[in-house]
Amino acid sequence: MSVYRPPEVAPSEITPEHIYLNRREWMQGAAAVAVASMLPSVEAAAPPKAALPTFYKSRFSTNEQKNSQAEITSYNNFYEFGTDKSDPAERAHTLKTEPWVVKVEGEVAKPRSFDIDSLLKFAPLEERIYRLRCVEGWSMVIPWVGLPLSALLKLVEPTSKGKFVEFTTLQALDQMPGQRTGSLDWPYVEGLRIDEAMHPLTILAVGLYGRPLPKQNGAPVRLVVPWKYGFKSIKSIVRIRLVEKQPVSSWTRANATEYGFYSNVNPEVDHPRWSQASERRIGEFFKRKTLMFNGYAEEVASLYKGMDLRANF
Ligand SMILES: Nc1nc2c(c(=O)[nH]1)N[C@H]1C(S)=C(S)[C@@H](COP(=O)(O)O)O[C@H]1N2
Ligand SMILES: [Mo]
Repeated sequence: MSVYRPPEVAPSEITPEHIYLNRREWMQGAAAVAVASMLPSVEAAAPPKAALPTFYKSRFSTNEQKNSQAEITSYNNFYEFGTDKSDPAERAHTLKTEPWVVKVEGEVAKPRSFDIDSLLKFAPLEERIYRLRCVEGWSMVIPWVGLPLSALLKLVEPTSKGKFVEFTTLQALDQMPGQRTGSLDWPYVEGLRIDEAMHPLTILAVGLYGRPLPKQNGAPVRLVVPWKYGFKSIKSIVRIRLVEKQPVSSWTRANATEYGFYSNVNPEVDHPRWSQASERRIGEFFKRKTLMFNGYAEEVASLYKGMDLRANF
C-alpha cells in the first residue's frame, strides 16, 4: 500500500510560488521584507530565503481574505520566547533550526527519524489556507504549506495500542529564553486522539506564504489542527510519539479546569473566564461570531458523535 496520497490537483495546475501568489500578496510580502530590513532587531520577521519544493493547492482551503505576512509573523504565541505577542518575532532568531530531527516513535511497527529534507519528500506538499482561532479570542486566516500528518503516521505503522499521539517541542534553554521561566511546564507537549491525528485536515506545516516557516511560527515543522484552539497547534516539533493513554498537554497541566484535552473550537462552551461566542479577526474592527469547530463542522463533527462536548471540552 502506498502512503502517498495522489495529488488532488492536476500536475498542470502546479504553480511556482512567484506565479501563484497574486500581486497584492506579493506586494505584502515585499512590504514585510522592507519593514524588516529597516528594523534589524526584528531579524526573525524576515521570511527565510530558502525555497520550498513545488506545492499543490488544497481543496480544503478557505477562500476568505488571508491575513498579511506581516500580521501572521508579528502577532504570535510561542511562550518559549516570551508571553507577549511581539516576543516571538523579536526573539525567535536564537532558535537553531538546522540540523533538525523529528523522531516518530512509541506504539509503531517502524519507528523512524526524519530530517526536514526527508519530511518534504514523503508526501506531496500542499498549500492549506486555514482559519486559526486562538483561545484568547482572536483569529487569523493563514496560508500554510504542509503535508497531511496521516501520511507520516501510515509510514511508521501505528500498532493497535497507538490510540493517541503525543507531540513535543524542542527543549533548549540556551535557544529559548522563555524556557528559563516558569510560564509553562517545559518542554511544550500536546496530544491528539489517533482519529484526529489521521484526519485529512490535520497537517504538519513546514511553510507559510509559500516560504519555509518563519521561526516565530514554529520552524521548521509545526502541527496545524484547524478545528481546535490554536494552542493545540504545537510548534517546532522534535518528537511524535504514539501512546496508549491520553497525553497530558502543557496547558492542561498548567490549568486543567481551563484547558481540556479536546479544546475543540466551540462557541457554546465558554472558557471559565470569558465567552467563546465571538472572536476578532486580526486586522478587523468588528467582532465575528465564532463558528462550531471553527467552521469545519461538516468535516469533523462526526469524530465526536455521541460525546458530551461540555464535559469533553
Ligand atoms: N511550542 C509552542 N507551540 C505553540 C505555542 C507555544 O507557546 N509553544 N502557542 C500556541 C498558541 S496559544 C497559538 S494561538 C498558536 C499560534 O500560532 P501562530 O503564532 O503561528 O499564529 O501556536 C500554538 N503553538
Ligand atoms: Mo492560542
